[in-house]
Amino acid sequence: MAALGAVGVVTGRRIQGAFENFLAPIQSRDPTGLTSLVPDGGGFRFYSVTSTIPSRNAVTYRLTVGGLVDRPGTLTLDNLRAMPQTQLVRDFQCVTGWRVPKVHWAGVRLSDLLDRVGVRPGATAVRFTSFDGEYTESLTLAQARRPDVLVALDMLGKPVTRDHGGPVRLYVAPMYGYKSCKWLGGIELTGKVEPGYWEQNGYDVDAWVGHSNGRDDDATS
Ligand SMILES: Nc1nc2c(c(=O)[nH]1)N[C@H]1C(S)=C(S)[C@@H](COP(=O)(O)O)O[C@H]1N2
Ligand SMILES: [Mo]
Repeated sequence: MAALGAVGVVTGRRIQGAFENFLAPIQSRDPTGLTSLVPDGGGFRFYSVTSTIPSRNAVTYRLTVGGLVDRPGTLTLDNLRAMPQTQLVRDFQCVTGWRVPKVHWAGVRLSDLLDRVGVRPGATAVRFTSFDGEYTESLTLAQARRPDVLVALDMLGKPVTRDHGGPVRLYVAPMYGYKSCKWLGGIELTGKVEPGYWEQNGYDVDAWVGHSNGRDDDATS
C-alpha cells in the first residue's frame, strides 16, 4: 500500500506539473506508462495509468462476470481459490522491451471460469475492466479459451501483490504485458472485440509476443 503512494506515480494522461517535465523523456521511450523509475523486484516495473488504486483484500474483493453469459454474478477471492488452480512458468514481456524470464504464475484458467458461467451463443469476445476505474483490455473468445490465459491469484510464487495488480490480475502468457490487466474487477462477454486502453493509443489488438506491434521473431535485425 505504501509503495503505491510512495512511487509518486504516474500515468499516461494524468501526470502533472514538474513531474511532467521530469518524466517526459522517459515516457516517450516507454508509452505504456512507466511509473516507477526503479524497477521493483525481479525486473518488473510498476505500471499504472491512474494515480491512485482502490485497495481490495480477501474480504472486499469481487470479480463481476456478466454480459452474454447464462449465470452472471460476482465471485469472491475464496470462490476463485476454491476453483481448480493452474500453474504456469512463463516469461513476462512488455511491448517496450523489458522481459522477466520464468515467472511462476497460478490461478484459475479463464476458460474454466467461462465454463462455470456459461458462455451464450453470440459471444465472440471478452472485455476486462480494472477496478482502478480506467484500464480496459480485450481478447477474442478463442484467445480467452487458451490454456495459457489465467485469472492470476499468485505471481512470483506468492499472492499477487497490490503493485502487481492484486489481489487478482489477468495473465495472458502469449501476449505482451499490456493484455495482462491488473486489479481485475470485471469480465464481460460481448459480441465484438472492443480495443483496450493502450490499443486506443496505438498498440495492436492482437498482441502476440514477437508477431505484433511491428516486431517479428523471424527478422534478422
Ligand atoms: N490496470 C492496469 N493494468 C495494466 C497496466 C496498467 O497501467 N494498469 N499496464 C500494463 C502493462 S503495459 C504492463 S507491461 C504490465 C506491467 O505489470 P507490472 O506492473 O506488474 O510490472 O501491466 C499491464 N496491466
Ligand atoms: Mo507494458
